[in-house]
Amino acid sequence: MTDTGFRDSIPRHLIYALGTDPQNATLGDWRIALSLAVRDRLVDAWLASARAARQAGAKRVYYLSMEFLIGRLLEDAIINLRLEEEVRAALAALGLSADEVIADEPDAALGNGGLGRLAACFMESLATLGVPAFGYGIRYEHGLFRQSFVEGRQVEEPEDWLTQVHAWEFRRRDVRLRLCFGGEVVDEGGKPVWHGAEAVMAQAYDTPMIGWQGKWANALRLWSAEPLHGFDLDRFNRGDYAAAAEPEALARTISRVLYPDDTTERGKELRLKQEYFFTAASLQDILRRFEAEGGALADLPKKAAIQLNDTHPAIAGPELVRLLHDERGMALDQAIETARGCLSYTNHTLLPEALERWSEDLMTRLLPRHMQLIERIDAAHAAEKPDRKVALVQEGEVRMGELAFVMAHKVNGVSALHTGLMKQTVFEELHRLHPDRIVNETNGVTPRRWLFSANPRLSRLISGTIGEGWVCDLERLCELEPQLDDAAFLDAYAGAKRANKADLAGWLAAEHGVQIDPEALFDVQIKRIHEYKRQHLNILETIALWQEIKANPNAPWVPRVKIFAGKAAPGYVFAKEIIRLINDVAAVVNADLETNRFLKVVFLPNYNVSLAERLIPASDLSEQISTAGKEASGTGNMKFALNGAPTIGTLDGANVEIRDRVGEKNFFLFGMTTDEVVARRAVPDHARQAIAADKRLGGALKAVSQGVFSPRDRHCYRGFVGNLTGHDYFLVCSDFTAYWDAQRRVDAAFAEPAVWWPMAARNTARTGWFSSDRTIRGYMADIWGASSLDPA
Ligand code: BZD
Repeated sequence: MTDTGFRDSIPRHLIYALGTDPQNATLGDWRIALSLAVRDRLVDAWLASARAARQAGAKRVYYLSMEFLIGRLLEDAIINLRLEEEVRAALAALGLSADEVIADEPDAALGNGGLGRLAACFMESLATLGVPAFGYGIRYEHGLFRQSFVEGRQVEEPEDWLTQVHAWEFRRRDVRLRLCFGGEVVDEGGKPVWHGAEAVMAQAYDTPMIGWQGKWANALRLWSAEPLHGFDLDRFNRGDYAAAAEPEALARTISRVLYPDDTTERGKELRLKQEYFFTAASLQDILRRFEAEGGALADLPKKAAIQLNDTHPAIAGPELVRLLHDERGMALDQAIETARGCLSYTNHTLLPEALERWSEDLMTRLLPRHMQLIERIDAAHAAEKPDRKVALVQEGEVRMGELAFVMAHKVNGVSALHTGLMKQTVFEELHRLHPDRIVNETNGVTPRRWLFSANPRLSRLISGTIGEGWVCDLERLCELEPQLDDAAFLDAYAGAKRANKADLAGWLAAEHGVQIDPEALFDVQIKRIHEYKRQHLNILETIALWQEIKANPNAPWVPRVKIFAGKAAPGYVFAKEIIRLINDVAAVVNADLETNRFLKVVFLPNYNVSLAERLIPASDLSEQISTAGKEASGTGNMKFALNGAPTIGTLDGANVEIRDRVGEKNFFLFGMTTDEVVARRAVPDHARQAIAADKRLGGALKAVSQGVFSPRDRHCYRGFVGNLTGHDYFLVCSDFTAYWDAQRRVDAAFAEPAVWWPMAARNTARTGWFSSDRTIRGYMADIWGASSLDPA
C-alpha cells in the first residue's frame, strides 16, 4: 500500500468510501473517514499476526465473553499506533479539531460493567504481549441502555450504536455457521442423534484489537444472529409481508440486546439462547481452525486455551463434549478429558443471586442433548470422586458454576481475597475434591488506555522523569519513588491534577450547567449502582456533612464535590431509589446558599467508558466502599490509584492488595472486615444500635424520612429508610461512623498539600503491578500454557 499520509487518505476515504463531498461533510463523516484511514495502518500488522500464529502452529487463547466493553476505538488505535502527532496535524490542515473528531465516536457499550471492561483490557494486553488470541462474543445491535434522569429518576432508552457506520469491523462472508435449538434426541443405531427444531446462522464480524506500538493485533470476533434463509418469497408474493419477515426477525432477536442485568439471572429463555448461540458458534470456529491446521483431536488442549468469562459461556463444557463425542466419535471419557484440558473458568462473583442456574425443563426443551450430557458429565465426576455430594443438577436446576468448575482444568478468582472466599464458600466442596484447581489471578487494567491515553498530562510528567518504558512495563512506575520527596516533581504532579480538574469543571459547566470549584476535593464514586457497592452510605454521609456544615457554617470546612455516576439494572427497584435520592439530595444541597461553597453533589447521567476516562484523571478521592466480602475485585479502584486518587475503602476485593502496595498511610481504610461482617449480621437489631450510637446517622436518616429532599412527596423514602433501619443486609448503618471518621481524615490530609501530594503521587508510583499485562502473564503461566510470539 502506498502511504500518502493522512492529509490525503482522510479526504480520499471521505470521498471514495463514503461518497461524501468534503463541503457537506459532517463531523461524523470526517470521523468515519479518519477511522478508515487509521484502520488502513493496522490491517497489515493484523494479517501478519494471524499469519505468524498459523506458521508457528502456536497455541491460541480464546476468550469467550458475553460482554466486551470496549468503548471508543479510534483514539485507542491512534495512540497504540503512535499516530497522535500525524493525525493532529492532518486534521488541523483540514480545519478540524482532533479532540472533537475523536469525541464524536459513540461508545461501543457491549457490556454492563467490570466483567465486560476486564475483557476489553485483556484483549488489549493480549495484543500488546503478542499472544495469539481471539475474543469471542455477541455483536449486540443494542448495547447497554442510555440513561437519563427525569425528576431525578432513571429513565432507560435503547442504545443504537450500530445505526452509525461501524468503521472498525469486517464482516466475514466465509464465516457463517449453523446452530440449532430444541427438537429431540433420537436413538439411531445405538447412537444418540440430536435433531434440532430451530436453526439460526451465526455470522462473524471481526474487529482488530491492536497492541502497543502496533506490532501485534488479534481479532475480536462477534457473532450476529441471522436467519438460515432470507425472507419467505412465497408469503411475500401472497401479500403476507409481516409473516414473510418473521423468520428473520425471530433469528435476529438473539443478538438484538445486551441484557442490562448484572445481578440476577431472570431465567429468560432468550438469555440461555444467547449464551448457547455465541458459545456454540465459537467452539465450531475453534474446531474448524484446529482441523484446518491438521492435528489429532486429542491434541486440542495443546493448541486451544478456552477461557470462560464467568458462567455465561459455561454450556461450552457439554457443547465441546458433544462436538468431540457425538460428532467426531471420540470416546465419552476422553472427550470430557480433552474438553477439560482446553477449558478454564473465571468466577466474578460470590453473590448467590448472580450465580447462574437454569431450570432442567428449560434446558431440556432448548438443548435436549446437552441436558443428557450434563447428566453424563455429572456421573463421570461422581465415579471419579465417589464422596462428592454436590450434583450438577439440584432441585430441578442445572448449576452453571459447578458445571463450569467440573469441566475446567483451572478455575480462577479475580483478587486474593475473593479467591480465598471462593474456596471457603461457593466452591468449598469442589475445592476439597480438586485442591489444585482454584488459582488466583488478580485483575488489572491496561495502562495504555487508563493512564497514557486518558491522562496525557500525568503521562508526560512520568515519561519526562523516567522515560516512556513504563507504558508497556508498568511496574517501572516505582522508578518515580526517589522523586516523591522532590518539591519540583510534586509541584508538577499537583499541577497536572489541577489542570485535569479545571478541564473537568469547564466541561461540567458547558455540558451540564453545573458550577464547581476546581480547588475543591473531587470525591468520586462511579460504578454500577448496587446495594453492596453502597452508594447510599456515601449519600448518607453527604447529608450528615451538609447538616454539620449548616450547624457550623463558619468552621474551616474543606470544600468538596461529591461526584456520582452509574446505571441501575432496570428491574432493580432499590438501586433506582438510591439514584433518585442522590439526585434529590443534589437539588437541595446545591441550592443551599449557606453551604454550597463547601459542598456540591453531582450525579452525571449515562456513565460509560468515555465518561470514566474523563473523570478518573480529574479525581482526588476514589470511593471503594463495598460491604467486605462482596466486591470480587473491582478494577475502577486500580484506575483511580494509578491516576493519583487515594482510596477511601473497605478491606474488600483488590482494595486489600492496593493498600498492601501503596502502604497503609496512603489509603483511607474504614469498616468491618469480612469476618466482622458475618458476626455483625448475627447481632439482632444491629442497624438500630448503630443509629442510636451515632447522632449524625440518625439525623441524616430522619431528614430523608421526613421528606427534606422530597418536598413534593414527603413519604416517598419511607421504604428506603425502613430497609436501612430494619435488616440492613449490607450494613450501611454499622459502617457509617467509621466511614464518617475516615472522611474527616481525608479532609485533614487534603487541607495539607505537603501531606496530600506525596500521598497521591505514591499511589501512582506503587500501583504498577495492577497492569492487565501482569494479569495476562499470570493466566498464560498458570492456566493457558500459552506463550507470546514476540511482536518484534
Ligand atoms: O467483575 C465484576 C465484579 O463485580 C467486580 O468486582 C470485578 O472487578 C469485575 C471483573 O472481575 N462483575 C461484573 O461486572 N458482573 C457483571 O457485569 C455481570 C453481567 C451479567 C451477569 C452477571 C454479572
